[in-house]
Amino acid sequence: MGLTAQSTGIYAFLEELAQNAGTKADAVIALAGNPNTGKSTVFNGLTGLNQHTGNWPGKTVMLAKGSYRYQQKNITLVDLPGTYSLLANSADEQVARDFICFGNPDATVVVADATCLERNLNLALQVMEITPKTILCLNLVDEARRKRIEVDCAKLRDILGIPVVPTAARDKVGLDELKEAIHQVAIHKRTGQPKQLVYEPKIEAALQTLQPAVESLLRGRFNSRWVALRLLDGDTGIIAEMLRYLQRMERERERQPSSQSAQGVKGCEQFGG
Ligand SMILES: Nc1nc2c(ncn2[C@@H]2O[C@H](COP(=O)(O)OP(=O)(O)OP(=O)(O)O)[C@@H](O)[C@H]2O)c(=O)[nH]1
Ligand SMILES: [Mg+2]
Repeated sequence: MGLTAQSTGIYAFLEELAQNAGTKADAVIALAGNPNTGKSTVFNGLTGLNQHTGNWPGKTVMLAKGSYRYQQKNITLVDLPGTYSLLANSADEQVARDFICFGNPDATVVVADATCLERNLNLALQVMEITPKTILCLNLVDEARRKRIEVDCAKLRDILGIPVVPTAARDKVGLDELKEAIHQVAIHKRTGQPKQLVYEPKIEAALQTLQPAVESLLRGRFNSRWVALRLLDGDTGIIAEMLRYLQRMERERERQPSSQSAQGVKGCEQFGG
């Protein structure tokens, strides 16, 4: 598939990803995390020299893409920019959020710094709200140990409801376990059951009204609870991006003879356009 006039942002990137991958990817994995948590070190450790960098179309955000083989599967990794949140306050945050939300990766690995877990879990919780296909890579455990910080990974996994893999990526410790965790989630679709954040009663009551309406428009394409939360936030960027996504899906369906009209797109315009 070549770049087209209609390809912008996430879509141009996804098309380029498909073109450059060479061999077909069996799974695409997003690597997210706060700045300086060792994402690129994990990325390099997994992909070796099999990687290249590119620009996110329309933005001055550089992304690295790479691949590795595990259990006869070709896994493509995308090293996202370091961000503290996915609220799209900056170009980096928008790129990371758009890729996790609209790029539909087969798994998202959140690389967290074990020496300051509390701050890092904020992003992990945001990703878990978008997708159950989340893995926590608890990196820098060597550094944490030096600071006499011991993290109980089994307990953390139980609390969060997602796989937690301790790593010291600079020394390549834990990377085989990380590959296996990715394999289980992305290939075998064995996802965890991420803990859902419960908001104050007023917000939960509003969600109960809004979420079914969102669900009927989006028909399972996105996590309707997360989208409803963004609508309550008044996040106009996400509405515009969803419209673009739905319109694109509609165009693709129209190209197929047995297409049906997308009520979802028209309905979505009522609250978004
Ligand atoms: N001690 C230790 N250092 C690590 C580990 N992983 C990465 N580092 C070091 O941490 C620093 C940051 O690593 P990067 O891989 O560049 O981190 P990043 O998350 O990609 O950073 P940004 O892309 O700038 O957000 C480098 O000096 C790495 O060598 C680890 O497990 N243990
Ligand atoms: Mg990096």
